Amino acid sequence: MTENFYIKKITHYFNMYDYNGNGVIEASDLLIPAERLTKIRGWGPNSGKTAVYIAGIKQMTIQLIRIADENNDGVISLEEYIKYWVGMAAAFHAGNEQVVTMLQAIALDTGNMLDGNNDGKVTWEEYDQFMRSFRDDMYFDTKAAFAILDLDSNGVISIPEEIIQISQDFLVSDDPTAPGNWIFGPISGTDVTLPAE
Ligand SMILES: [Ca+2]
Ligand SMILES: [Ca+2]
Ligand SMILES: [Ca+2]
Repeated sequence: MTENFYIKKITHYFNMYDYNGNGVIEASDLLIPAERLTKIRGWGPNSGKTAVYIAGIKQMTIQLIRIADENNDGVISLEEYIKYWVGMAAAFHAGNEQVVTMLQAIALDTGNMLDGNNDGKVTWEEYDQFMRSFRDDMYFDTKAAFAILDLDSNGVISIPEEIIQISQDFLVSDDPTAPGNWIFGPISGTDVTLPAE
């Protein structure tokens, strides 16, 4: 049951990233949302901020494809993605220090991507802008999700404390009640769904 939950969560994560919905993650799937985000933030296409952000996403994409693309066809299938994350979660829970450190780095990268004005705090507006950069049909009630992710309810997701906790929850926890499950919104086919109005 809980393993099933984890696989559903990783499948949801995969679907968020598969921007064109063709069943594999390729470089353009990450670049299109990145470009959308710079527009949503009002950064000009030739601005330094846009250049730095896009370069960071390109670097991240190359790394992701390098580590998860098991059959070396240049794209990540759902099967490859699940296998990669199941392995990462197992290593994390076994106390593998390299993986613990790697997950912290991923959390900080995620925090930096979310933190549009780079002040070490993610506001709801910043979180909402980030989620709007993904496919329109994946958009969800970000206010409800943000309230759960803001663990101490002070109005912001702090970097590094809260972002490390919720990012780890999302990436490696099989606990359906972990607050971090909400990062990418409701997970279809699970109890991580929005409360009834
Ligand atoms: Ca592949
Ligand atoms: Ca901020
Ligand atoms: Ca907080």
